[in-house]
Amino acid sequence: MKRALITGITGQDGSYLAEFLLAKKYKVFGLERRSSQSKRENIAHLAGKIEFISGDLLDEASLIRAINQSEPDEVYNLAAQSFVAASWKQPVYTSEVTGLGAVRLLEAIRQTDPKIKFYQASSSEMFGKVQETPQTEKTPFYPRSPYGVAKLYAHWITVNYRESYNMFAASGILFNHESPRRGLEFVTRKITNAAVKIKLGMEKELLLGNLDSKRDWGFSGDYVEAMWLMLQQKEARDYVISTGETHTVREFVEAAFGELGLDWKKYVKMNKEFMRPAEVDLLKGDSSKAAKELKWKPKVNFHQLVKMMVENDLKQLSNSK
Ligand code: NAP
Ligand code: F7E
Repeated sequence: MKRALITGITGQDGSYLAEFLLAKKYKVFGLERRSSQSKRENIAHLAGKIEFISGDLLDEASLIRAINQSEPDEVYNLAAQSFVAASWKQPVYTSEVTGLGAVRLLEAIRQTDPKIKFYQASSSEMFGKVQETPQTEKTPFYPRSPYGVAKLYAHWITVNYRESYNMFAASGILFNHESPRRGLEFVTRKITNAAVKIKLGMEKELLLGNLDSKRDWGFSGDYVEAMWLMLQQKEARDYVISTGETHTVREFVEAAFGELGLDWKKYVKMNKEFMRPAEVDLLKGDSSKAAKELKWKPKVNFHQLVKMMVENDLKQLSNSK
């Protein structure tokens, strides 16, 4: 039985990856940071199937202990301060967790058992002010937020450990991916949740920032398969994972409200509070390397994703009402 340790187990991707690995008969361990209230909502349905290990990317000793305790074949580093907007408010903290967290984990692996395979959750935010479109593994990076800069450090330190110590360390450069388990502050879930609340008469309006920015949105459930595939290859490499389609935030709003038969223009207002000091205007990935080498392709398209998220929020909020 293969063994995997997932950091960020309570997050969106952690929950889908845990499901995926359990279906492949892995023994799954999840690194969980201490908190005054349990955050296991995303993995409640997996209760009893995951072994939790208390630890934090800020605490090297806890990571060494987690590796010793889980004895994993594969480590997936999904933990991060992952909200771009918050990274301007807490830039040092974001660098510590999202950036240096990766090297703490790589060191824990190197010192314990350097044969363990390592996956780093890199991000399309590293392309930032994009230097070419679509973005590939060869596109130069130009991060536009403390989060993007921190991810870039984590990305290069992963490459560096691969080249310095011959470790199996791979990075997935994942474009935005969403799901019904997406955190409520990210724009897609903020939109589907608010649209449903408006439909149910629980809210009157939705305040948003930049409606013009374009994102390549896929489904988290599809993307975790690519993470696993990267660790099953002969050699560790880096891969862009994306749909190749790009849509504006406005198009997402229109589609989500449209699913509910609502005219979004009556409810959506712009608010400066949600604008960013520096914006990533356009992301559009080219994942042909992953298609060729990993035989990976996304299954859920933009409209199916919007529908899935709206339907889930409608079910949840109707029940709670
Ligand atoms: P998420 O839902 O925000 O989950 C982040 C996870 O990290 C949570 O489980 C959180 O635990 C944990 N965490 C935060 N700080 C930690 C710390 N100091 N020590 C240990 N754990 C900590 O993120 P996601 O959307 O699943 O994304 C997974 C990873 O992929 C992240 O690294 C993200 O930056 C990256 N990424 C995401 C996307 C995307 O579009 N979703 C795209 C590219 C890359 P708590 O529950 O305790 O807060
Ligand atoms: O913003 C605009 C905002 O916060 C998307 C993370 O998973 O993907 C995610 O980062 C766009 C931006 O995601 C609001 O300005 C407008 O242009 O949903 P988001 P993100 O910043 O793209 C990458 C790949 C990651 O790696 C990250 O971890 O939407 N936008 N109005 C808004 N965004 C938010 N959150 N809220 C608004 O009201």
